[in-house]
Amino acid sequence: MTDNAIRQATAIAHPNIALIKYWGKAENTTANEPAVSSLSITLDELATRTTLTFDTAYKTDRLTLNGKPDTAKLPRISSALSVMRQLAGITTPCHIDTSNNFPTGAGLASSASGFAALVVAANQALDLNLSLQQQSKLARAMSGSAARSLFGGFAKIYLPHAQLEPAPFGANYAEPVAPADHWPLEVCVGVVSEEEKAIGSTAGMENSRNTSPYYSAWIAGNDADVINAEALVKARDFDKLAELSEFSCLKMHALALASRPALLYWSGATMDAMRAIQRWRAEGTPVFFTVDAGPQIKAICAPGYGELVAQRLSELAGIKRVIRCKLGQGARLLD
Ligand code: 2P0
Repeated sequence: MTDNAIRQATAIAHPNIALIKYWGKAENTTANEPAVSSLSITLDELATRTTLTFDTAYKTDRLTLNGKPDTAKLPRISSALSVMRQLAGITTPCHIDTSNNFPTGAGLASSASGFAALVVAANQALDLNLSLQQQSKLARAMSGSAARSLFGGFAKIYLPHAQLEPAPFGANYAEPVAPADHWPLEVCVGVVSEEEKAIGSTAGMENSRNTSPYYSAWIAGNDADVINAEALVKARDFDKLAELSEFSCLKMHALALASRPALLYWSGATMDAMRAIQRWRAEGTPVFFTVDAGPQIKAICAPGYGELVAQRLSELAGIKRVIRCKLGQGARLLD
């Protein structure tokens, strides 16, 4: 592509929530390769929408997040875009206009939807014609969980499937497990805090790898957890998926808690909601919880139970608001 063209594209992507968690990077990775397999669901209601405009008239890259200039997040996004520019053989500066309809950096996977939207928009604007697998690999190199937001419904990163390609692609990528309409689970996100977390996931994962005595046990279990979760998704076995998913979540937090310094992502309201959800399930409501690198509680419900669970969740002390989601589509271009 020539360096003097104005190129623009807009993409939308949704966050995903891991039912089998990713926490930990491969040692000596230059391409952000995960050390564990993971399996996730992509949501529909929460979204990042990103417009990229490459124009030689610009002096530098510029980022607008939710309508305001943002210099703090620009370096990470700029260097991600430079990888795409290098593939296109250009150095043209880019204005990135992105917005999230949910809190940024608070354990709601804004980096997953953000980098998935970035890759899809750049692939189009720069005429790169990358395969979905290559786009997923680039998204992974930018933020591990972003690889999964390329796909809707249920997706996995399964380490034994890795296919090494030269930089910048690397080895691991996400692949679809089942589309959203295979099993239209509902998700209620209980927002406990809208503040950005103090320690980002990248630093937290490195801390756990370097200091947690549970790290090798954690690494050893995740391929099997993903294989089992995939079979349970395919069989639509809610009770067994609930048990396995809560196990993976608590196992990840046990690893994080046993890091030095400790990574304690829960607040009291998170814990109260976890206990309430387990009680509701014991009483017969098909719901289970998961919690990521922040205090928000995510209640995964069998189809048709979202309204009831959202109502109960909103009545718990410490839950500021509840966002209801269904399963959604993968990252895609907008006109
Ligand atoms: C996940 N998380 O599987 C896990 C569970 C948070 C807890 O992936 O360093 O922002 O950018 O590759 O993808 C969040 O970490 O990490 C995450 P980087 P990312 O969803």
